[in-house]
Amino acid sequence: MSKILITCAVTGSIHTPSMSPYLPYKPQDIAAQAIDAATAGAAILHLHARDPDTGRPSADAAHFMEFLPTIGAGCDAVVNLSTGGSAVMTLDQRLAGAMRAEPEMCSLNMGSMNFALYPMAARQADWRFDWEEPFLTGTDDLVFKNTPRDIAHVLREMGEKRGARFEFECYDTGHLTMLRHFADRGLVKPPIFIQFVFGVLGGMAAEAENLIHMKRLADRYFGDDYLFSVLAAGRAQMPMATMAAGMGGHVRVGLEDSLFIARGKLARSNAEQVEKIRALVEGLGREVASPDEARAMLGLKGVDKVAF
Ligand code: KMH
Ligand code: ZN
Repeated sequence: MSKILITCAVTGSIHTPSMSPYLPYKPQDIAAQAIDAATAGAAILHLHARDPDTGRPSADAAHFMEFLPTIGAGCDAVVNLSTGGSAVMTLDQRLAGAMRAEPEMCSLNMGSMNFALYPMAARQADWRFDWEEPFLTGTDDLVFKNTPRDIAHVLREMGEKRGARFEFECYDTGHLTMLRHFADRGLVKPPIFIQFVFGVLGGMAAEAENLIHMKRLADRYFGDDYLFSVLAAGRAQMPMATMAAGMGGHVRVGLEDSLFIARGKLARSNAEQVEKIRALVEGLGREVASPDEARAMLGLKGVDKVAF
């Protein structure tokens, strides 16, 4: 088996500050936790921006630029910027940070879908900021829009024009079909890095059978041209990632995907989750890839070609 890529998704746009005091949203905290996660073994850092005062997911390129230079100076991990942003943003807003920073990697969500966060609001008693509760409850009538035209736009703007490669986020089998379609159109080229996403309400559930089925389909659609990684939102984060590692896949952890380190116990940092998954995958005999090994495995343009 190849060396294993650990991605850490440091803050995301799903969890809100009231849910955990350890969720970073100020630029210095995002940077510090990202660097610590890289030191712990994450070769790739998946990043979103947040408003530094309220923690609200932000589409402002300036907010990305408040932490990206610090991360670039503090570690050599691959920076992977979200183009998913948050489902309340337009596609242009979602692309603003990546267009400005020209990272080596971007996320790309392979289909429109429901992305229902409102059950989390029902579990929260107290709120630190006014935006949090309506942000979550409003997802009962919100579509996370990623049409074929949107996908083509991101592939052209970030891929063809700016040399980024992608974390293709697939939440269902249909997203693999769409990815194959874009490979057939020549807009997606190997090596194709696919993130199987489990446990989002609106996407596939975090179940072993689903992972086996996604891998079987991806083998059929992409043969030797792809690598897969697994992220599972919520409590299945570590078990599903460990299963992926045992199947020769790669893993993603981080507070974007789960706030916990064990049942009922909040993770105190992103690095704590990276340390945990690292021990699990090393226990399975997998060796962790360095950032430069990740660059070679994924065909990245190089850290000297980013704009931060
Ligand atoms: N929050 C994850 C479930 C993106 O940033 O493009 C999906 C995600 C989306 O990471
Ligand atoms: Zn994300």
